[in-house]
Amino acid sequence: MKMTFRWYGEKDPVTLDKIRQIPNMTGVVTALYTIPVGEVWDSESILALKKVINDNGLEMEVIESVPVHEEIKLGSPARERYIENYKQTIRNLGAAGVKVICYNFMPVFDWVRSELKYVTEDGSNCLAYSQETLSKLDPKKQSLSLPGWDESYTKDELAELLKRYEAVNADKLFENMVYFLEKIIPVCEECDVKMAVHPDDPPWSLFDLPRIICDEAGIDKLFAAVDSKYNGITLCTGSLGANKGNDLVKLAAKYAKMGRVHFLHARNIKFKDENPETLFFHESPHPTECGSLDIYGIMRALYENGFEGYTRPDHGRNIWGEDGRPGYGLFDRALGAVYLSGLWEAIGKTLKK
Ligand code: DNO
Repeated sequence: MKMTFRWYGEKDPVTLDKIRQIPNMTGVVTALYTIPVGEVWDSESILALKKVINDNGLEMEVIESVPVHEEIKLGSPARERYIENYKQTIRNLGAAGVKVICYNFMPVFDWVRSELKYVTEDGSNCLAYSQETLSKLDPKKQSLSLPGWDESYTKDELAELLKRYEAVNADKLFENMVYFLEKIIPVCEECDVKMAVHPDDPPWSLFDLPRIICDEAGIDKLFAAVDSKYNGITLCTGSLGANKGNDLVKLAAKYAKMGRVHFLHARNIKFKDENPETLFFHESPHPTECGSLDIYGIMRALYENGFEGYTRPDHGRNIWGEDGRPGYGLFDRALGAVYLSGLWEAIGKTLKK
């Protein structure tokens, strides 16, 4: 397992020299944030980014994310150009030593939460999800701003895009995903770059848009449709774990054994209300006993099944007065990294006895 940390580039207040001081940190997970979605990531910009990172004593082996253009998800004829661009980006990243690309296949919206600064019992604040709040929102009628919301759409553009998705159900979205992967996976094999799809967060349909990477059935279907080790997942414990039906220890063991877990997003969440209509959870500190997920059990299952991929502590709370980017401050994620490294060492040493 290689411990990494998400870094949002030169504007990130969590600087590379701080990240480097976190014990066991090998590299950062980042992206070229200035290139418009769908355009080719040129080698010069990739190498310039890599140099800044390497000069700070860290590696750049994981990219999160190379976003997938909506035309690809919609399956329109315009997708061909964007797929060709994606292939070239993979080649350029591979040539720069990148090993894993994290991406998602969620229509229009990435991760969704209802609150950015939910205050917990100890005075820290974190991201939270309330189904009641989300159920009252309708992006076709209101203009909204939520975390994960792509601010680059105007209200009209968003309405038009949502309209186009009316013709795309879950089966069609899956077909479009397979079409995309069938074209790019041969390039990944050639360049030794693994694709690691991020599960849908939360793992259910929102605003009438289909979501397909939500559970074991969806992941199995995806792996069977494009049967290559280069077609893998980002095991995001907090995303999949929001659905109580997902047995994360089982999923971690199963997919690690298949060699399909290329990247781990480790985080914990705490359920406050488990009723589907009023479901409420907030993100909690990483240790098992601080939340509802068995982080120890997941790490152990990964270890026992030969996981050798990259890991990053996912979303942290704001603690010790920090006012960080939602989910991505320094302190709590650093605590998470150290906890995860500690678990890994203990599991390894115990199992070898
Ligand atoms: C949120 C992240 C996601 C993730 C994308 C991958 O904190 O886990 O935004 O980066 O879904 O494409």
